[in-house]
Amino acid sequence: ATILAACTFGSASAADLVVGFSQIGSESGWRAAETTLTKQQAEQRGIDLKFADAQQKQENQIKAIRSFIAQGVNAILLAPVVATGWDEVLQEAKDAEIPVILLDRTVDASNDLYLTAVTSDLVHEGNVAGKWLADTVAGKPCNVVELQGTTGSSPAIDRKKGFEQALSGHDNLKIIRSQTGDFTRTKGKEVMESFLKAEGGGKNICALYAHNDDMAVGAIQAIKEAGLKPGTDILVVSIDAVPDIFQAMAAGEANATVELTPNMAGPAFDALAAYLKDGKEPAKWIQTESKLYTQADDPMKVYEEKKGLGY
Ligand code: GYE
Repeated sequence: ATILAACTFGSASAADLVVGFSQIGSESGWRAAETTLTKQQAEQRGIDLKFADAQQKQENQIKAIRSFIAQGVNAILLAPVVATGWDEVLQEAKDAEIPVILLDRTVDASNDLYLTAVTSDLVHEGNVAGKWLADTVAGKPCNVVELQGTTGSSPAIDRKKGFEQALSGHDNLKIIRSQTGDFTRTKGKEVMESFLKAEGGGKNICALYAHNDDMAVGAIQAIKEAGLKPGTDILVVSIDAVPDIFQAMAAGEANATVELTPNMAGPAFDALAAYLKDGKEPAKWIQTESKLYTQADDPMKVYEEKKGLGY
């Protein structure tokens, strides 16, 4: 099937390509930037991009994929909202000889059901955040609250796992509360308010770990409204490196973030082009970088740089 697909599309130039993109929604600033950049990258390459916003629902993504298959697109980009439940529809795409590339999240399915996955090492990101916190508190007792991403999504599962790995062996650090904030600012604020209330107004909390910057930004607001200083009274570490978190860092209200590039489509389209040209299978995982930023990294300068990059 692989060889056949390669032959079928072997003569197609980028300009002839039609690619369907099933996007999760726009829950975070990072996600919105990914959408912008995917559209830009497609345009630059003359790819006709069919965009479908799933409004956070897997059933909508499955419908979108089936519709892309029915339209006979040349390839499909999928940012899978949750990790499980993809086998059937991915098999349908495979049977139709339409390569699927996963963007930014992984799936619990056999890797021969997709061409490649362009993602960061999501466990490593959690690990970097946890290690930063362990190093920063340097043995002092510290109660941590955790805002998890969307339940059942690979980044929520993996960022939790990686963070816990970094904390193991540091008995001074304890996760005392952990709940989903669904990767949104609104929920991040709401859940942080409930954490603060449950923990003596926040006096028992030493640090917040949020699975993305947007939830951290919401939580920072909650911490301020509770009369505490985010970044000082409660340390704040999160993931994504969206412009707003650098503003918060510059104001001393956030402490660290792990960068995730919103340009997942560039490497995805490169791999796709090579595959369609000569049938060359890319590696199953195209890994993007994960860099730690702290208040020492000139946050306002990074903020300005980020602003032009899809945000
Ligand atoms: O970190 C978060 C987004 O799937 C890795 O999804 C991505 C995450 C990203 O909503 O902001």
